[in-house]
Amino acid sequence: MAKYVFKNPVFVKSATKSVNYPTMRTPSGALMPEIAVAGRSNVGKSSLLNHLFQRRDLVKTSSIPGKTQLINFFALNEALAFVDLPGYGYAKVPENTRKQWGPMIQEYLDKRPTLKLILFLFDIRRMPNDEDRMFLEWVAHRELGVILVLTKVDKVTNNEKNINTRKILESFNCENLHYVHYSVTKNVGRKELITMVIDALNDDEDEQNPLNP
Ligand SMILES: Nc1nc2c(ncn2[C@@H]2O[C@H](COP(=O)(O)OP(=O)(O)OP(=O)(O)O)[C@@H](O)[C@H]2O)c(=O)[nH]1
Ligand SMILES: [Mg+2]
Repeated sequence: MAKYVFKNPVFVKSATKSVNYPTMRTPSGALMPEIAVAGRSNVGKSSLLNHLFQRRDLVKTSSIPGKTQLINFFALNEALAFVDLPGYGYAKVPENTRKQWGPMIQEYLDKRPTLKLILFLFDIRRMPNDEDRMFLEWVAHRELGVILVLTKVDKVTNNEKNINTRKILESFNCENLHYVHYSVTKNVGRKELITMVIDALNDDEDEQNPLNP
């Protein structure tokens, strides 16, 4: 069982096309398993990566939606790769840019064999629309591991948090989806998410190695 330590994050590169994606290897030469952070624009993807990495500004964030426009690759402790994806669904991004994003994200999800897990971020204050459901269905269809991260829980009361969680899971029609509540500002969810990520990667490794009990 591989040990993953959430330390020493570094930015590796930005890319738009699969030919330019980096090949990221551990010191022993193995390809690093990769985790992508996906979701609607402004949901908090880049902020979550900074919070996970415990770094203030390694990943660029903004209160204006549409900040992340490229696929940004990071490496953690020379063991794990993380990817910050542009968000979907933001109408005010210029149309030309927006048209490139769908295929760019799709190409990434299709052509990245090292991709093991998606952290699908969703704002606890919203209800899923068709676009959100399509995205999740599409990821599920690829048979990738998915963790639903309900973000910005500092913006709701405990009661709203419980009610919204149930409604969101119902609306995604995915009651069995693994999920976690997250707040960057109130420091909620980091340890739990790290544990879930490590468990998911280790499960994936076990499946790939039939000699494991
Ligand atoms: N209250 C609160 N605000 C948050 C939280 N996480 C992120 N934000 C804010 O939400 C805004 C968007 O954050 P980003 O991390 O840039 O969002 P993103 O999903 O990367 O956005 P795009 O790159 O545009 O797709 C910023 O103003 C953040 O400060 C949180 O947990 N709580
Ligand atoms: Mg971003």
